[in-house]
Amino acid sequence: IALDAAKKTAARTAVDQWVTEDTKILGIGSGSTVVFAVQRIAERVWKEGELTDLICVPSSYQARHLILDYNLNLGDLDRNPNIDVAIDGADEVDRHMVLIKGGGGCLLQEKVVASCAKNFIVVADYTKNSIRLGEQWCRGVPIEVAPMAYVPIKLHIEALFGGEASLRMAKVKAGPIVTDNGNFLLDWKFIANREYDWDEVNRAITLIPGVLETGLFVNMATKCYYGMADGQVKVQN
Ligand code: DER
Repeated sequence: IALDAAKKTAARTAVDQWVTEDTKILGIGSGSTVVFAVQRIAERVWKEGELTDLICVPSSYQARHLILDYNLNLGDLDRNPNIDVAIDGADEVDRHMVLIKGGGGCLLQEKVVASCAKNFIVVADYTKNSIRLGEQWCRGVPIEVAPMAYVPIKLHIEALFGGEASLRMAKVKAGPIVTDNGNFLLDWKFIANREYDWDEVNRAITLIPGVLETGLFVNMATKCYYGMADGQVKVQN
Protein backbone atom coordinates (compact mmCIF):
# COMPACT_ATOMS: atom_id res chain seq x y z
CA ILE A 1 0.00 0.00 0.00
CA ALA A 2 1.14 3.57 -0.49
CA LEU A 3 3.03 5.23 2.32
CA ASP A 4 0.10 7.56 2.98
CA ALA A 5 -2.19 4.60 3.59
CA ALA A 6 0.37 3.15 6.01
CA LYS A 7 0.63 6.48 7.84
CA LYS A 8 -3.15 6.79 7.98
CA THR A 9 -3.64 3.32 9.45
CA ALA A 10 -1.02 3.92 12.14
CA ALA A 11 -2.43 7.33 13.03
CA ARG A 12 -6.05 6.16 13.27
CA THR A 13 -5.08 3.12 15.35
CA ALA A 14 -3.08 5.25 17.79
CA VAL A 15 -5.84 7.86 18.13
CA ASP A 16 -8.51 5.24 18.80
CA GLN A 17 -6.34 3.53 21.41
CA TRP A 18 -5.10 6.64 23.22
CA VAL A 19 -7.73 9.37 22.83
CA THR A 20 -10.74 8.56 25.01
CA GLU A 21 -13.46 10.54 26.80
CA ASP A 22 -10.97 10.84 29.68
CA THR A 23 -8.42 12.58 27.44
CA LYS A 24 -8.75 16.28 28.25
CA ILE A 25 -5.52 17.75 26.81
CA LEU A 26 -3.95 16.34 23.64
CA GLY A 27 -0.57 17.42 22.25
CA ILE A 28 -0.56 17.64 18.45
CA GLY A 29 2.76 17.05 16.69
CA SER A 30 3.92 18.19 13.27
CA GLY A 31 4.53 16.67 9.87
CA SER A 32 2.41 14.64 7.44
CA THR A 33 1.52 11.58 9.54
CA VAL A 34 -0.02 13.55 12.36
CA VAL A 35 -2.44 15.11 9.85
CA PHE A 36 -4.18 11.72 9.67
CA ALA A 37 -4.41 11.67 13.46
CA VAL A 38 -6.08 15.08 13.53
CA GLN A 39 -8.46 14.01 10.76
CA ARG A 40 -9.50 10.98 12.83
CA ILE A 41 -10.04 13.17 15.90
CA ALA A 42 -12.11 15.63 13.85
CA GLU A 43 -14.18 12.70 12.53
CA ARG A 44 -14.89 11.56 16.07
CA VAL A 45 -15.73 15.09 17.22
CA TRP A 46 -17.85 16.22 14.31
CA LYS A 47 -19.29 13.01 12.90
CA GLU A 48 -19.59 10.89 16.03
CA GLY A 49 -20.16 13.65 18.55
CA GLU A 50 -17.36 12.44 20.79
CA LEU A 51 -14.48 14.25 22.57
CA THR A 52 -16.40 17.51 22.87
CA ASP A 53 -14.22 18.78 25.74
CA LEU A 54 -10.91 17.85 24.12
CA ILE A 55 -8.32 20.65 24.01
CA CYS A 56 -5.47 20.41 21.47
CA VAL A 57 -2.07 21.96 22.13
CA PRO A 58 0.00 22.55 18.96
CA SER A 59 3.75 22.01 18.46
CA SER A 60 4.17 24.31 15.44
CA TYR A 61 2.32 26.77 13.25
CA GLN A 62 1.44 23.80 11.05
CA ALA A 63 -0.14 21.99 14.00
CA ARG A 64 -1.91 25.19 15.09
CA HIS A 65 -3.40 25.64 11.62
CA LEU A 66 -4.46 21.97 11.54
CA ILE A 67 -6.34 22.42 14.84
CA LEU A 68 -7.98 25.62 13.58
CA ASP A 69 -8.79 24.12 10.16
CA TYR A 70 -10.68 21.26 11.81
CA ASN A 71 -12.37 23.58 14.33
CA LEU A 72 -10.93 21.74 17.30
CA ASN A 73 -10.44 23.49 20.65
CA LEU A 74 -7.06 25.27 20.57
CA GLY A 75 -5.03 25.27 23.77
CA ASP A 76 -1.53 26.27 24.80
CA LEU A 77 1.01 25.38 27.47
CA ASP A 78 0.26 28.58 29.39
CA ARG A 79 -3.19 27.24 30.24
CA ASN A 80 -2.74 23.50 29.60
CA PRO A 81 0.75 22.48 30.72
CA ASN A 82 -0.36 19.02 31.89
CA ILE A 83 -0.91 17.11 28.68
CA ASP A 84 -2.60 13.70 28.85
CA VAL A 85 -1.34 12.34 25.53
CA ALA A 86 0.86 13.77 22.80
CA ILE A 87 0.80 12.24 19.32
CA ASP A 88 3.58 13.00 16.82
CA GLY A 89 5.54 11.60 13.93
CA ALA A 90 9.23 10.76 13.70
CA ASP A 91 11.91 10.63 11.05
CA GLU A 92 13.42 7.43 12.38
CA VAL A 93 13.03 5.18 15.47
CA ASP A 94 15.67 2.69 16.58
CA ARG A 95 15.38 -0.57 18.50
CA HIS A 96 15.51 1.30 21.84
CA MET A 97 12.81 3.75 20.69
CA VAL A 98 15.30 6.59 20.38
CA LEU A 99 13.78 9.00 17.87
CA ILE A 100 15.22 11.32 15.31
CA LYS A 101 12.77 14.17 14.85
CA GLY A 102 12.93 17.55 13.18
CA GLY A 103 12.77 16.59 9.52
CA GLY A 104 9.98 19.14 9.36
CA GLY A 105 11.95 21.65 11.41
CA CYS A 106 9.56 21.69 14.39
CA LEU A 107 11.60 19.72 16.91
CA LEU A 108 11.89 22.39 19.62
CA GLN A 109 8.19 22.83 20.34
CA GLU A 110 7.57 19.14 19.61
CA LYS A 111 10.03 18.12 22.32
CA VAL A 112 8.53 20.60 24.80
CA VAL A 113 4.99 19.37 24.11
CA ALA A 114 6.11 15.73 24.29
CA SER A 115 7.89 16.41 27.59
CA CYS A 116 4.66 17.79 29.09
CA ALA A 117 2.66 14.67 28.19
CA LYS A 118 1.95 11.73 30.47
CA ASN A 119 2.15 9.53 27.36
CA PHE A 120 3.99 10.35 24.13
CA ILE A 121 2.76 8.30 21.17
CA VAL A 122 4.65 8.12 17.86
CA VAL A 123 2.85 7.40 14.60
CA ALA A 124 4.82 6.47 11.50
CA ASP A 125 5.05 4.34 8.40
CA TYR A 126 7.27 1.29 8.20
CA THR A 127 10.17 3.22 6.60
CA LYS A 128 10.80 4.91 9.95
CA ASN A 129 11.43 1.69 11.89
CA SER A 130 15.18 0.90 12.05
CA ILE A 131 17.49 -1.21 14.16
CA ARG A 132 20.02 1.63 14.36
CA LEU A 133 19.60 5.32 13.64
CA GLY A 134 20.86 6.28 10.21
CA GLU A 135 19.85 3.03 8.49
CA GLN A 136 17.00 4.64 6.60
CA TRP A 137 17.03 8.33 7.54
CA CYS A 138 19.97 9.94 5.76
CA ARG A 139 19.52 13.63 6.60
CA GLY A 140 21.11 13.38 10.04
CA VAL A 141 20.03 14.78 13.39
CA PRO A 142 18.36 18.21 13.21
CA ILE A 143 19.56 20.69 15.83
CA GLU A 144 17.93 24.08 16.47
CA VAL A 145 20.55 26.77 17.08
CA ALA A 146 20.76 30.50 17.67
CA PRO A 147 21.56 32.04 14.26
CA MET A 148 24.67 33.89 15.52
CA ALA A 149 26.20 30.65 16.78
CA TYR A 150 25.64 28.10 14.02
CA VAL A 151 29.28 27.96 12.86
CA PRO A 152 30.93 27.44 16.28
CA ILE A 153 28.24 24.91 17.14
CA LYS A 154 28.86 23.08 13.86
CA LEU A 155 32.61 22.96 14.57
CA HIS A 156 32.02 21.85 18.18
CA ILE A 157 29.72 18.98 17.22
CA GLU A 158 32.08 17.74 14.49
CA ALA A 159 35.02 17.88 16.90
CA LEU A 160 33.08 15.99 19.59
CA PHE A 161 31.33 13.34 17.53
CA GLY A 162 32.63 13.46 13.96
CA GLY A 163 30.48 13.58 10.84
CA GLU A 164 29.33 16.84 9.29
CA ALA A 165 26.75 19.41 10.40
CA SER A 166 25.29 21.63 7.71
CA LEU A 167 23.01 24.65 7.81
CA ARG A 168 19.56 23.80 6.47
CA MET A 169 18.86 26.08 3.52
CA ALA A 170 15.38 27.04 2.40
CA LYS A 171 14.12 25.97 -1.02
CA VAL A 172 11.54 28.64 -1.83
CA LYS A 173 13.04 31.39 0.25
CA ALA A 174 16.51 32.86 -0.20
CA GLY A 175 18.90 31.89 2.57
CA PRO A 176 18.63 29.47 5.53
CA ILE A 177 15.44 28.00 6.96
CA VAL A 178 14.20 30.06 9.92
CA THR A 179 12.17 28.00 12.40
CA ASP A 180 8.83 28.91 14.05
CA ASN A 181 10.99 30.20 16.90
CA GLY A 182 13.25 32.40 14.73
CA ASN A 183 16.27 30.11 14.84
CA PHE A 184 18.46 28.20 12.37
CA LEU A 185 18.71 24.43 11.92
CA LEU A 186 21.82 22.33 11.59
CA ASP A 187 21.48 18.83 10.15
CA TRP A 188 24.23 16.75 11.66
CA LYS A 189 25.15 13.75 9.51
CA PHE A 190 26.77 11.49 12.09
CA ILE A 191 29.16 8.62 11.26
CA ALA A 192 26.87 5.89 9.95
CA ASN A 193 28.28 2.67 11.34
CA ARG A 194 29.50 4.11 14.65
CA GLU A 195 27.68 3.01 17.84
CA TYR A 196 26.70 6.28 19.52
CA ASP A 197 25.38 6.55 23.08
CA TRP A 198 22.45 8.75 22.03
CA ASP A 199 21.68 9.83 25.59
CA GLU A 200 25.24 11.08 25.99
CA VAL A 201 25.23 12.69 22.53
CA ASN A 202 21.92 14.45 23.22
CA ARG A 203 23.15 15.79 26.55
CA ALA A 204 26.54 16.93 25.21
CA ILE A 205 25.09 18.73 22.19
CA THR A 206 22.38 20.39 24.28
CA LEU A 207 25.08 21.86 26.54
CA ILE A 208 26.89 23.61 23.68
CA PRO A 209 26.25 27.37 24.06
CA GLY A 210 23.70 28.52 21.47
CA VAL A 211 22.02 25.14 21.00
CA LEU A 212 18.29 25.42 21.69
CA GLU A 213 17.28 21.77 21.17
CA THR A 214 18.28 18.56 19.42
CA GLY A 215 16.12 16.23 17.34
CA LEU A 216 17.20 13.27 19.49
CA PHE A 217 14.23 12.19 21.63
CA VAL A 218 15.76 9.78 24.12
CA ASN A 219 13.60 7.85 26.62
CA MET A 220 10.56 9.92 25.67
CA ALA A 221 8.30 7.73 23.52
CA THR A 222 5.72 5.56 25.28
CA LYS A 223 4.74 3.55 22.21
CA CYS A 224 5.31 3.65 18.45
CA TYR A 225 2.71 2.64 15.86
CA TYR A 226 4.04 1.70 12.40
CA GLY A 227 1.76 1.37 9.42
CA MET A 228 3.08 -1.61 7.46
CA ALA A 229 3.08 -2.26 3.71
CA ASP A 230 0.50 -5.02 4.11
CA GLY A 231 -1.96 -2.72 5.88
CA GLN A 232 -1.19 -4.05 9.35
CA VAL A 233 -0.01 -1.90 12.24
CA LYS A 234 3.11 -2.91 14.16
CA VAL A 235 3.51 -1.62 17.72
CA GLN A 236 6.83 -1.03 19.49
CA ASN A 237 7.06 -0.23 23.22
O1 DER B 1 9.68 17.20 12.00
C1 DER B 1 9.22 16.30 12.69
O2 DER B 1 9.68 15.95 13.80
C2 DER B 1 8.08 15.50 12.14
O3 DER B 1 7.27 14.98 13.17
C3 DER B 1 8.71 14.38 11.35
O4 DER B 1 9.64 13.77 12.16
C4 DER B 1 7.72 13.34 10.87
O5 DER B 1 7.20 13.83 9.72
P1 DER B 1 6.33 12.91 8.75
O6 DER B 1 5.19 12.38 9.62
O7 DER B 1 5.88 13.84 7.70
O8 DER B 1 7.23 11.81 8.26
